Amino acid sequence: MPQQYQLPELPYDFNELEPVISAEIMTLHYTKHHQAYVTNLNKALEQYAEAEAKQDIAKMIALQSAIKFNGGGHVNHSIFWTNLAPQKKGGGVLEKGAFTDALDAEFGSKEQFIELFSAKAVAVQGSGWGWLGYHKGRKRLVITTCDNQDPLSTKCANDVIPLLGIDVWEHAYYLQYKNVRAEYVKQIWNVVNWNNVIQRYQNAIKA
Ligand code: MN3
Repeated sequence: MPQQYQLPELPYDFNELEPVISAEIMTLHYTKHHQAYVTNLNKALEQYAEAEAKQDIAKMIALQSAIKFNGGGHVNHSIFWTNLAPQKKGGGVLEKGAFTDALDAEFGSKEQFIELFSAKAVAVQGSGWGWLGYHKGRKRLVITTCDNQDPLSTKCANDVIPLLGIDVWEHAYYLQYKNVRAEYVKQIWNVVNWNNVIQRYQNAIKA
């Protein structure tokens, strides 16, 4: 029996990201969507272990897309929750330091970074994620997007360490922002936990 994955603890209450993200969205997103990724990942890994024990390679291969989708969903959301913070607990506040220096050097300014990131995230076709990552080889910040629940590692072969992910699946905003993804992406900067992003950046530059 492989290790069972679990929902990580949410570092704030469902209503604490209001008015940017409603309690209804947060409740469904965490207890239904993220929970489903965890449940289905565990199920797929269990079936994978059974197939491996029987040396059923065809079955193992057939399970890979479920592991990628649900495992990616678990990885991505586990980062996403920590990338957000209530405004009364520092959400949206970015202090100057080594990270903002890197942001300025790569993108010109925080504002220009937000503009570029937002444009790319809004333009994702269908479901996916916008990411700020740290490219280990080039020692630079990069903006990219991923489709579906593909974690950043599927696109960047683990060369890019995720720092900040924004979920642009409709389930992340539709109940509140309807079809206007651009408005959701505009508002979410008010609850970005920059301290978490900076912590991830500091770990990434040492990795
Ligand atoms: Mn989601």
